[in-house]
Amino acid sequence: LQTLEEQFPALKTTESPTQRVGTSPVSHFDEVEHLQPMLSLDNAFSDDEVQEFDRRVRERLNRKDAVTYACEPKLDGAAISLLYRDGKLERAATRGDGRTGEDITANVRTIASIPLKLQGDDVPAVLEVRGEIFMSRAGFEQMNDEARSRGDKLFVNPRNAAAGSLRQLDSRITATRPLALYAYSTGYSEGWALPDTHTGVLAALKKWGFPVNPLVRVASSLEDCYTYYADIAEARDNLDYDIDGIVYKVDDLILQDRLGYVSRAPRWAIARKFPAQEMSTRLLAVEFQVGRTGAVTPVAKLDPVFVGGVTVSNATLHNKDEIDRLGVHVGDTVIVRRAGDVIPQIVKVVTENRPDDSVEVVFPEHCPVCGSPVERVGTEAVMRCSGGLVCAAQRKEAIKHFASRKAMDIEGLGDKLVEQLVDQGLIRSVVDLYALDRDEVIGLERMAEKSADNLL
Ligand code: I6G
Repeated sequence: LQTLEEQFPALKTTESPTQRVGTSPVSHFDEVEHLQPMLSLDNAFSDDEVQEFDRRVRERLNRKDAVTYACEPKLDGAAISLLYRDGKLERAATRGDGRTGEDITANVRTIASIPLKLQGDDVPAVLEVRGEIFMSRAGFEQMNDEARSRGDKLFVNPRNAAAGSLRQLDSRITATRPLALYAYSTGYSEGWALPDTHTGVLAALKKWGFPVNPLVRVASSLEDCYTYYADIAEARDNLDYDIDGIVYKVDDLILQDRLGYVSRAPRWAIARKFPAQEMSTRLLAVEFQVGRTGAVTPVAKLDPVFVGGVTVSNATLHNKDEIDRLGVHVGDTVIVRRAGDVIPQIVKVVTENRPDDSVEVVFPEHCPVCGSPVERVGTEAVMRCSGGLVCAAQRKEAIKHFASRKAMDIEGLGDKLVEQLVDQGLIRSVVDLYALDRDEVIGLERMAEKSADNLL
């Protein structure tokens, strides 16, 4: 087909299968501006908080009677904005900071369920479609099975696999990944008669060929909203995709308009999150890590435990005050919580299970790396090593920061190599990077001549 299209370019169509197989790799993704910003949602963690949301909605609308809500599962994937002009997919962008995202059109074109051309005659002249790209659990398992049999690195969970697949610079790789979309709203649009309701918008999206979650329902009372939450929470484990909550939206678009926004979140929608997932495990040790600015952070080393879809072996203990609050001992049974993509944390110590040989965790008075006093600066919660650039840990972190992608972007100078260079005394500060000696670099453990030359 590709050969034929090269011979007869007039026969090549937007929706040709040749447009789905990926193209040659790119070096980076361009930044693009969304025509209408992508919003974020406020969260609710209990029925009471949903009730409070509904109260605020009715108060603003001056209504005594119930407001109708559209209820949808909140997928744990990657948000996307698809731009169609005259019914043809022109651009696909990540959410980014909400105003600008990355242009990942080549990758998104490879996702079979995303229309390259809208169905029907009555398509808008311009249409931004918002939705969530995700990987089904079955697709994820199969992909990891294949990776395992090749001896490749495995993905941690479907969400990371979906996000990683979308960020491939080579869209031919994305084309091999089992990605899917559920569309959940529109952004900017021109040239169509907007329906009266959000569920009407979803029906239009469906008609144009977008997959829309079949579990969307209309709730005509707060009670119905609670029932929907309970039903989905029960069905959650049997779904073929990960969700982290429910989204409630005022269904009537005129009411949505009247309610408006606060900063970047709509007043007419809320995400009712499922409770964070918690598991108990044993605290094996606590490591005190020293950061670039000297902040000393306690990191709990745990007996690995499977929480919320990933194996957790490290958790944050935040700071000295948190250690004091928990009164934690090495050897204790602890409750680890993992919510969304944040660093897992220890929320509780099961003191009843404390073994006789447990050892109290004491925050160090001296830096574990350079021995300088650890101090609290003013009323800060963090404790800091006072060694400044005398401290090898602070120097290492400063050099890593300098070399990182958003700073000097020094290719080939990863964290491990910075550690080696500092530990071997080949560099003390960023200045020394520019006077590195080739023979000394090649002399480092596991350093290939070619990598050394690339770095230099
Ligand atoms: O992040 C989201 C997930 C699902 C959403 C969303 C959604 O609807 C089902 N809807 C909106 C309006 C926004 N984020 C901003």
